[in-house]
Amino acid sequence: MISVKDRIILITGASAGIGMSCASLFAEAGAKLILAARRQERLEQLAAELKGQFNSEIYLLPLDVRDRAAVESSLSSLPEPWSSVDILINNAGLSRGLDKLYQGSIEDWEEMIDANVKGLLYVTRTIVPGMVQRGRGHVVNIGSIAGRAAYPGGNVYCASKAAVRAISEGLKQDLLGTPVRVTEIQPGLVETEFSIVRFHGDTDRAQKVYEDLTPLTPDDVADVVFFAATRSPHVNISEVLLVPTDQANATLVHRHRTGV
Ligand code: NDP
Ligand code: 8X3
Repeated sequence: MISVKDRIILITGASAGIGMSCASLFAEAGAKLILAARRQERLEQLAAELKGQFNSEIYLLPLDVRDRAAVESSLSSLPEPWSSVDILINNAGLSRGLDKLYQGSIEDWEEMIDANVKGLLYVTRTIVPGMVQRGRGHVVNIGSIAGRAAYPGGNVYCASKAAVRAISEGLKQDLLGTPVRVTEIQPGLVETEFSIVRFHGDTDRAQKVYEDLTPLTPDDVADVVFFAATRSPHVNISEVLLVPTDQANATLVHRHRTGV
């Protein structure tokens, strides 16, 4: 196991869910954090908590990963103590809608593709050259079980996560011969703000996704990210599929009350 103490970790989508849990876990281990997301007040609140709890060094980056110019300018002009990112956690992402493809909202599709695919690419393209130059680095992409097979209504979200899978595989191939590592984590059902965002704020509908089963927590996913990041430098955890015990695949879950 290697230490992440004083390592610089850039986490996109750090204002909620899995990204926030990753921030807490890496902060506890003494890492220095660059926390990026659109909701600045959330980031400020998290930073205050982590500074109070772990005395963490934190750089806040209000950022929409869909904004290519903003990604390039903010990440290529990080102040000196923060410019050498050791671990990039590409976590920012979302789903919108669960409509049949032929009835879907084009605005929803564009938002998912712009954040989950293009945003991840913009951040990766800006950060990875420095890792190659320094001969040190690790990219952790948060994919999804949805990237392994489509499910009804998942269509474009699934496609965006299938893209994350292919991008992760391709990045690993293109970094072969360098010490830079690439990991893709594919969670199943994790209870976060994910479904509230998917259903445009309909919390009742969101709650039903996790009803009568025990979903993963964002901390469960952060544990796996941390495990991958702390292996010996010669070990590359390429992909991990993690699901709740109550889930077999994207469409097959066990609900305690109904049994199906
Ligand atoms: P949350 O909705 O709780 O968190 C999503 C995070 O992404 C927020 O911090 C949000 O911040 C950020 N984000 C969204 N869009 C953008 C954007 N355009 N620019 C910058 N940040 C953005 O969901 P999760 O924690 O569950 O999701 C994290 C990742 O995990 C996503 O990629 C998701 O697809 C993936 N995932 C989730 C699963 C689940 O069941 N929950 C399962 C498998 C994968 P802000 O709004 O402040 O910008
Ligand atoms: C999130 C998991 O099954 O809701 O990526 O698509 S799922």
